[in-house]
Amino acid sequence: MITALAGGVGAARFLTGLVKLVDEKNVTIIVNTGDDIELHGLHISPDIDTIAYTLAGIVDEEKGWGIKGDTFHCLTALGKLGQETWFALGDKDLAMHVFRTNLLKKGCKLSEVTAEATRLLGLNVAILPMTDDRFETRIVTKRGEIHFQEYLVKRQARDAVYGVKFLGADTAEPAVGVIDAIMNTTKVVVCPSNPIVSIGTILALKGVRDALKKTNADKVAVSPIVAGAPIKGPADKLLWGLRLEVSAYAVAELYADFIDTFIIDTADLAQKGEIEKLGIKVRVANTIMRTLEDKVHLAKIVLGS
Ligand code: FO1
Repeated sequence: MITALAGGVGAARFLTGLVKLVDEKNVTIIVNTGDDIELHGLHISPDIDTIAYTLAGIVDEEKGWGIKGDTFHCLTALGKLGQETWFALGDKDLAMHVFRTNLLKKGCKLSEVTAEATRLLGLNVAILPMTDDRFETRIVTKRGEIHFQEYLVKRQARDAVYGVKFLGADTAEPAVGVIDAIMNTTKVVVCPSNPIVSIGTILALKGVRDALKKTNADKVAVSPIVAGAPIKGPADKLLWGLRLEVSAYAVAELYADFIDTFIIDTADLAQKGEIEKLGIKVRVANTIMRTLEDKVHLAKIVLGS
């Protein structure tokens, strides 16, 4: 059994390789929901959808999110009605948000809706939202506090980051099955996702970090930082904002209290010794996933360490 902690695009790419080696039925993916946003009256869960669409083979591979070949007629029409269009919701993608919002309004939990959507997409993995409760990642900027999607997409990560806040972290409970999936598994994999706003959100939930420390599972993390830069996304700006170094070492430090092994890219070989001093085993591999072979190769390293 494998339990993965995941954010969006980087995690989805890695998981594509993993499910080539492991039966989907033995994989549980705990997904960040701090990026979730309500727009046009719809509940959007970008990281859940990115992972589900990728594993179902329908993701727009170039962007890493959304559905391949999607059109944007509804968004254009919304624009003509004076609505905000900065978040590019495709027509087919919108169907997922309508489906989710309807079921949530009927009283279903996000985890129940996600399980149903996963089944309807033909997947056998368990995709678990980290929480069914409200949890929102907010970025503190000079102009005030804004939703993570507003920072990333609307303002294109232009603002200097003064801090990151997790609204709901004090009250949100992990979704049913989250703690169990960490405690009763043989391996926990921390995917190559943003350590602050993807994995950091999951770790901020009550009981998650303790479960990771207590579980007998082998715990492996893959560095999302290669040669001093994130593979994708604004992790560098967020790390700077929190006065942290942008390096594989800095990520290892954030996870040092619970992981057994850290996988770093060959470009970061020089940091191996320093990371080992944190009491973590280090494996060096190619972590850049361009092809399916790269993804499978990285998954093999993770499974073997
Ligand atoms: N990312 C963008 O950079 N621009 C967009 O307009 C955008 C729309 C979007 C719609 C649905 C969805 O599931 C994801 C979308 N993303 C978009 C990606 C998303 O903002 C980020 O990938 C994650 O939230 C970070 O993990």
